[in-house]
Amino acid sequence: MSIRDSALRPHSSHWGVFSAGWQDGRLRVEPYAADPDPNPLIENFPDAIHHRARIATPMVRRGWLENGPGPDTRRGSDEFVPMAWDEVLDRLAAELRRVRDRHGPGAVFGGSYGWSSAGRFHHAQSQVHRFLNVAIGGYVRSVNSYSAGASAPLMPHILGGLDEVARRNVTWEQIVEYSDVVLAFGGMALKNSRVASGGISRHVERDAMQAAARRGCRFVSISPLRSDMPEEAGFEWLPATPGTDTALMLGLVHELVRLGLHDRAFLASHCEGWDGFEDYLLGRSDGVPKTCAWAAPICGVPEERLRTLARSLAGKRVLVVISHSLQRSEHGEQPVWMGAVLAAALGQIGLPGGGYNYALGTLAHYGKRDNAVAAAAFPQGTNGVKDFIPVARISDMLLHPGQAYDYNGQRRVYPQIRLAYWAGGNPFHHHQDLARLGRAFATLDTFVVHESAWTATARHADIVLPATMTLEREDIGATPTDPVFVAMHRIAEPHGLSRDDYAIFCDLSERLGALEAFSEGRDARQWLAHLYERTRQGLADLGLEAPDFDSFWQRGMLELPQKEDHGGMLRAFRQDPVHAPLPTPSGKVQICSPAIAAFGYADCPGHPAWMPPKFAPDATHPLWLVANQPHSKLHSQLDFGAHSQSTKRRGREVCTLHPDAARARGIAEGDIVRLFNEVGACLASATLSQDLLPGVVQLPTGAWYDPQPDAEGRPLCVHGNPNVLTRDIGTSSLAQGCAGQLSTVQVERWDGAVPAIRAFDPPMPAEQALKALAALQD
Ligand SMILES: Nc1nc2c(c(=O)[nH]1)N[C@H]1C(S)=C(S)[C@@H](COP(=O)(O)OP(=O)(O)OC[C@H]3O[C@@H](n4cnc5c(=O)[nH]c(N)nc54)[C@H](O)[C@@H]3O)O[C@H]1N2
Ligand SMILES: Nc1nc2c(c(=O)[nH]1)N[C@H]1C(S)=C(S)[C@@H](COP(=O)(O)OP(=O)(O)OC[C@H]3O[C@@H](n4cnc5c(=O)[nH]c(N)nc54)[C@H](O)[C@@H]3O)O[C@H]1N2
Ligand SMILES: [Mo]
Repeated sequence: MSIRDSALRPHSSHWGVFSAGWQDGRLRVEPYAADPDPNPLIENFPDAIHHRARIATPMVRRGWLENGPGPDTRRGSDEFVPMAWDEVLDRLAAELRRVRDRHGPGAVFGGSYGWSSAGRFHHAQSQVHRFLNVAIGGYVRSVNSYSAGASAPLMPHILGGLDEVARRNVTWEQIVEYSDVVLAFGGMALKNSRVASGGISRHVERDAMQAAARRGCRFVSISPLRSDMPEEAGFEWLPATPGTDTALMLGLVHELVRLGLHDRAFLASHCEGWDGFEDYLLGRSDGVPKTCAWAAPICGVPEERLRTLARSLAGKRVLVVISHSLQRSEHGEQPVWMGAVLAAALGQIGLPGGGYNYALGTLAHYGKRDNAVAAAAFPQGTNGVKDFIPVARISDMLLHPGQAYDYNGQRRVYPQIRLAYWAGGNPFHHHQDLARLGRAFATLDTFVVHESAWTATARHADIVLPATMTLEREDIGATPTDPVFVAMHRIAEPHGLSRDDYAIFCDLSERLGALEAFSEGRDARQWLAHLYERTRQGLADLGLEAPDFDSFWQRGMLELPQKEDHGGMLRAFRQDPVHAPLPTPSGKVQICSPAIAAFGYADCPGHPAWMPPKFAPDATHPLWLVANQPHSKLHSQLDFGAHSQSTKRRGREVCTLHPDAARARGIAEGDIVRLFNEVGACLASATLSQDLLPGVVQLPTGAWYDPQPDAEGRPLCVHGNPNVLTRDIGTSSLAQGCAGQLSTVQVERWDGAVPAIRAFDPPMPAEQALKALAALQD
């Protein structure tokens, strides 16, 4: 990049609106001036932009080049050969044609799960989906998300659409004004609400919790980690054994019923199935009353504390919040359902600042008002393939084509996939049991990845196409819950030979005879103007100032009007259950669900229930592992950036242990430790803290997978990626969601030599790859 100095210009990211420019040859970033609590994650950009981990040229795996498409266990450890754009696109187009013509588009997996970047046009997932739809005729897709894998299929059975319950529900403004108690299961860590897909202009959560607490709102955080709630909330910490929230809530509801403090009128007027549930609660159906005394040893919380908590909720404006994390584990459907039942028993659903808000505080989208003007998204076209998988069943699908499985009342069969196409996601970050995932990708004929950096996913690909990162292109930053609409200016020239996903797909479409259908004759700038038009028209329709595209672009930002805080679906339903019924079978809150009961799943019965997890700590794996979201980055993105690196020790991810657990294992602060179970093993640097339960070890996600064989030849991640330790199981037959938040492990001090981190070293240095290509051209 030749620019040494340039003015700051607006840009946006999932972790905040900011501006960027160059000073003395170094990238400078500054948070949006109106943001009261800016996110330090933007500090990952300056060192990342030309980091050695960036991909500089198209690369093709040697085994694929020499032997052609086909299953290959060398994926992930093979060499790569640099290739010029024209040649690599010719070869890729030929391979896409081969798979389509011989096996049909149903042999292509294009789920391509992942967060991509904030710009709405260069949104890699939308780009790859549109390309596969128009150029290949479709692809096998994935449904739901790693975020809400259990709650997304469950919610329509019990309350309504996930977005209605998570996004368009209780706002932070209501909490500041009305809530007496916020009962936050999984906490409300500010690290999590710092991010929102599509961007976020003002981080309001810290101030909102502080203002509510000052007014007298009581925050209770039920979580294995004290750090899941900010000090500003002045909260009470109720440490509870991971995975036991359903039992805890059953105890609370039992105590309310025992004392006659439950809201019988609300349960009768707004809910269906209380009686059947009460049979279970009181033990009439199974002989086990779910009392606080019953719940206490399961949750590791004293009985008296549960009783006191239950009594203190009656008659108060109580908001029950269940974080995404609770449902990212075995039986993850149950706490989501039970949270709604607790809020219903308290008679609070639909009240301002009260009731039930799933996932509030886990992302900056939630607790906000909707914009009054829509923003357009890049259209994806029509998928000619109807087949799909629940997103976290990727390895099962690749390893077991033809096998039957249950999902949400359907008996489905895994398709036979020959080619997988990924752009904008990192399965070797997000999926569980990474060694198994490696075996799954070995079954493919061809694996294509567009990436800006050498992630483990790129290293497992056959064809790696270097994609620009967000700062290297123009885009529009927008999300329906944030009023700031951003003209994301280009701040840097593309790294090496990298190109925009859009440009790559245009050239591939041309080779497949589908350029006009894919591009509609527009270049990237013309698409931005086209997408902007919907927002401009929306502003004009409201009689507001509606600048044309060029003025918007020059101005850099627009502040969109927002809707009134009307309380959403649940408020309307509370006020008039007859005329504003919920979109459930009964039109009411389903405390029992005859539909789910009819599926006959042993692992998801017709009302919320406590089912002990199959994988709980035992003699060989005595500790719970909490593998939560990292505070220093978004998932695995820019793990090589300065801010993320500053939180590592000796280059490794840090895991937190209780001093008692450490002492029993001869582990001291800063020691390198090995975490292991029957799934795999990794190294991390240990830090000791009183602020978590003694039976819990916490290792965040996000360290790039860096497998090096251990003494038995099994992969040991020397960098600290917890997904080598998580189990690749579905939450239940209902949702088949990701269960990666929790695992069980043993931990020991690592006295061996400490292997070097190689995750950020490319398979071939960029200069060497560029030189090899230049030599070919001569
Ligand atoms: N154990 C455990 N595992 C988990 C979780 C957990 O709690 N515990 N949480 C899960 C959750 S909630 C989620 S959402 C997933 C997240 O999983 P992912 O969304 O897959 O993680 P990211 O690191 O955001 O991956 C995005 C990738 O896209 C690339 N990228 C960014 N912009 C572009 C672009 O414009 N073009 C292209 N081609 N690539 C681009 C980035 O470099 C990055 O590698 O992880 C899940 N995994
Ligand atoms: N900085 C940062 N923020 C993020 C992300 C990121 O990668 N980085 N990812 C974003 C995404 S995609 C999503 S989906 C959300 C995810 O939001 P969450 O899934 O809610 O976030 P986590 O940090 O994984 O988990 C929150 C806390 O839940 C607690 N917990 C774990 N298991 C249990 C349990 O069984 N019971 C109880 N009571 N508590 C438990 C853990 O202590 C953990 O710290 O976060 C978003 N925010
Ligand atoms: Mo997520």
